[in-house]
Amino acid sequence: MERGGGGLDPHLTMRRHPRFRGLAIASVLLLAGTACGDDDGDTATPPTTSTTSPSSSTTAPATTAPSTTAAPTTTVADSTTTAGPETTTTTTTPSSQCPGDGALPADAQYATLAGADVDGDGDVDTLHAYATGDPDTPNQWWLQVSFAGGGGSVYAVDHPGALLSGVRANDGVDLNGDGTEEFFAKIGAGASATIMGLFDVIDCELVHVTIDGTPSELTTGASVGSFSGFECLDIDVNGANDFLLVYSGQRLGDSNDFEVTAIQYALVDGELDLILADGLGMTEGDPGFMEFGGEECPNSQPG
Ligand SMILES: [Ca+2]
Ligand SMILES: [Ca+2]
Ligand SMILES: [Ca+2]
Repeated sequence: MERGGGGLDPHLTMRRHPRFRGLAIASVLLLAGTACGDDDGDTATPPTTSTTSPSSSTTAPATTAPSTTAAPTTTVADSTTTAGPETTTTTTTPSSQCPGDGALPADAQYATLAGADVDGDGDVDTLHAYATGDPDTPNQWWLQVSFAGGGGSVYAVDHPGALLSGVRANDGVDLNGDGTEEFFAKIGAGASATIMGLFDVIDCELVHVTIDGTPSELTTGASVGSFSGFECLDIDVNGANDFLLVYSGQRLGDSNDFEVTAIQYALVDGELDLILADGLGMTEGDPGFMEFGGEECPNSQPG
């Protein structure tokens, strides 16, 4: 019940009431500038022009958006340009066309849908969660992304809690403000808490975001004597998330005080990198006191 996502260091703790307030440290702001790719540093630049035109048309025919019906007087349409998507896929280009199959397998069960723009091209990509195996006791749960531009990627959820509680993907949220959306998915549950995993798409591949090399398991929930959760931090309040804050608390005896641990992570290349651990002997009101108890991440809670 204590794992709020990778080793919460018991040394980095403090006491605090669950309604926690404080100030963000100035150094955190500096870290925010370095660790997070800043506002619109769009790394994923969709090339938009399909390079390998099938066969005949030499002049690149713009995009394959079929929407415009009344093309005025352009007589470019010469020889049946049927955009066959099955042509030579040479190397894995970043975003426009991903390899893989976006369709669900025939034996998919308990399938649920969600959406996230995982490649940041402006089109919502489809997220699936489903099981395969014996319909009574499904033996494998999967997460799958079907890219709006074609292709797909599948991830086998191996968390033991998945068999009992099922897997469900949430809609996306951009945790690091880089323009691509990540998403949380329920991968396990207990009596008073739910285990959420964080997932990302890197180079067309759906990956389970790790903490210290371990697939992320973020606990959210509360009981009489404990609570845990996580939230998004927009440190510089520019509308783009900078960090993920993971926290947990244990009630001290019969008091209303809780021993709280809170850790800031930055999402970088499919990993949650440690940025700052709360505590360090500080108390509320100290300049370095980490703020939390604010807003939950959008689309972060079990549905
Ligand atoms: Ca997309
Ligand atoms: Ca992102
Ligand atoms: Ca920000």
